[in-house]
Amino acid sequence: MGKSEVKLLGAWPSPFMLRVRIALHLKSINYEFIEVDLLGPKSELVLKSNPIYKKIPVLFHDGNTILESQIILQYIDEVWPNAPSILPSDAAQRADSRFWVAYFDDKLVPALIVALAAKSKDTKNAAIAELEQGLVHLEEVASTKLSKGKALFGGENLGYMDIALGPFLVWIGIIEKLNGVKLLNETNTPSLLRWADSFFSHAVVKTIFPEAEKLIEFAMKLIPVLRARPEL
Ligand code: GSH
Repeated sequence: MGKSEVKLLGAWPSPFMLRVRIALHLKSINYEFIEVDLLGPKSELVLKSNPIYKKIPVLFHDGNTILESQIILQYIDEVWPNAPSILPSDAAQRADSRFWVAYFDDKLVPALIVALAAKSKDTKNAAIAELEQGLVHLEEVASTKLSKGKALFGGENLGYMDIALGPFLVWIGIIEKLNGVKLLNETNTPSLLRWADSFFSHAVVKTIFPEAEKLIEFAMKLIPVLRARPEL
């Protein structure tokens, strides 16, 4: 690989991979995309480049292998400091954005996976309740951070929280559809609903986001794969 070539190892439906793709497009960074199949056997390249977690996304740059989507977003913002900035310039706001993204990944993503694929109805309902509660926490954050006419957490452009949380909106929609619930609604999460509209209206999101229909089709194939996991 040439000195500053950028390669992204990922899978088209992966919300974690979409985080990285949004950041690369925002910063106008040219990259080669190496696609892996999430439904097939693990790719050798994934096993070799991420032997600890065996997951995508993986970013290759300048002879370095960068792992974990949160860390990759921060790496991109540091290495390509050109506008737009991904993380807030203020240290306290940066810490706060990192906190909420870590909260989302640690608490809500596991609940999302259980809500999508749990075999037992009780387990699934408990995960949906956990998601509802978590989204109410995020609504409080959104109603504060998106006040004063701000459409996105990043202001006029997509910022760290937008990039990290936005790609999961479609998966929340899939859970809503499959379970006949409305996790995002005018009563409990009005600010998040407005933010979701702003996220999907952004030019970069429009350019790179897979079609909702294709994602639903993929989710239907993914659910039986996830159900084979003992914890579900
Ligand atoms: N914490 C990781 C990150 O933020 O990058 C999560 C990445 C992740 O879960 N990737 C999924 C994956 O590679 C695709 S969405 N799954 C493969 C597997 O679990 O076998």
